Amino acid sequence: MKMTFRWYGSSMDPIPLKYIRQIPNISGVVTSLMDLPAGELWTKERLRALKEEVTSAGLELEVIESVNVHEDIKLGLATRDRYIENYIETIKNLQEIGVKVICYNFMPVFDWTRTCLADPLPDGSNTMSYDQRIIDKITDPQAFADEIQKNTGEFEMAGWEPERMAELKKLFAAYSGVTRNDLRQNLKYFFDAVIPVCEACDIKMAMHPDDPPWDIFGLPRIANSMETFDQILKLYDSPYNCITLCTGSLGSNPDNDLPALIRHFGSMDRIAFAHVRNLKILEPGRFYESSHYSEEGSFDMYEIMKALDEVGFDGYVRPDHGRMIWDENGRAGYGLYDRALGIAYLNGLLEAIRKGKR
Ligand SMILES: [Mn+2]
Repeated sequence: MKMTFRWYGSSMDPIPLKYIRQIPNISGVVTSLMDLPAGELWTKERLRALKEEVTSAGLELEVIESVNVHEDIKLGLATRDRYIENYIETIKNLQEIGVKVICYNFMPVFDWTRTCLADPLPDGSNTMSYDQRIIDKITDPQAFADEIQKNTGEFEMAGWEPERMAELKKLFAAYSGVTRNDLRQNLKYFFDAVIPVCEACDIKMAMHPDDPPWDIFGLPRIANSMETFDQILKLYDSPYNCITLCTGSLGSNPDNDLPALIRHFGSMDRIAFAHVRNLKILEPGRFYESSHYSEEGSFDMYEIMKALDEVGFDGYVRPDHGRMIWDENGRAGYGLYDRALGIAYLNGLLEAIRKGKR
């Protein structure tokens, strides 16, 4: 498995590539053209420049996170075909620069959601947290989105593009009456168009789970458990229709047995990308993102890495959201220090697991 690190691009990320290059066992970065709105074509010129920047820092660029899916595709509107065309051209352009995996999600309106971006921890660090009781009290998602946006400081949150957030009212109206089954059918329509292109280009589509893994604000969600991912993989049966196994997203619902999910989808060779992190579940629907270390969260990270090793996972892995430590000023969840500690820990687990088998 190849160890990677999410990086938002030199104009959007305060972490220099040369720092990332110095993390032990790193192979490359996972990045995107964050300034482009969902639905837009990623041009060859932009991608060549991005590739050149990353490779000249001694890093690979084989995973994109994310090429966002336009809401019209998720909604199944007549206008979707034009955005699907752009998606297809983007896949072809990504093949040209050697990309192997595209991480994306199919969550209506909101990408990942937290209710606090800097929750203080007893050790003096801070972290992101989620409290369903706060979400349940929100009658105006616009006000919530504005508040979150305000608290991100100088950094825009990935998946929370301002132009989309400004349209919340319209989007909520558009989704009223859209069922989970409708959403699944719209996903199938998308798959029918893009997966054959992925097969030709040797690029795997890796769907990220819903985060948190349940419906929020009454919007339908379809990617949050073994059963729902089985359904998704069956919509288009191809080795290029894969998943991003995100332990933090799936694991915030304790019904999701993470090592079992890894064994199930890993033995089918349908995990193309893994996000490996820990979190602490305080009670159902309430959690914070802890350090990666097993004892400080709710997951057994040894069992997670062991399951990945057992199924012979040979895709890409990255640590996920970290805490803000050592007074770092960065993008919430995406500081350098705690994620680098996360990688060092995952490296250690893997070395011990592999040598322990001899
Ligand atoms: Mn994730």
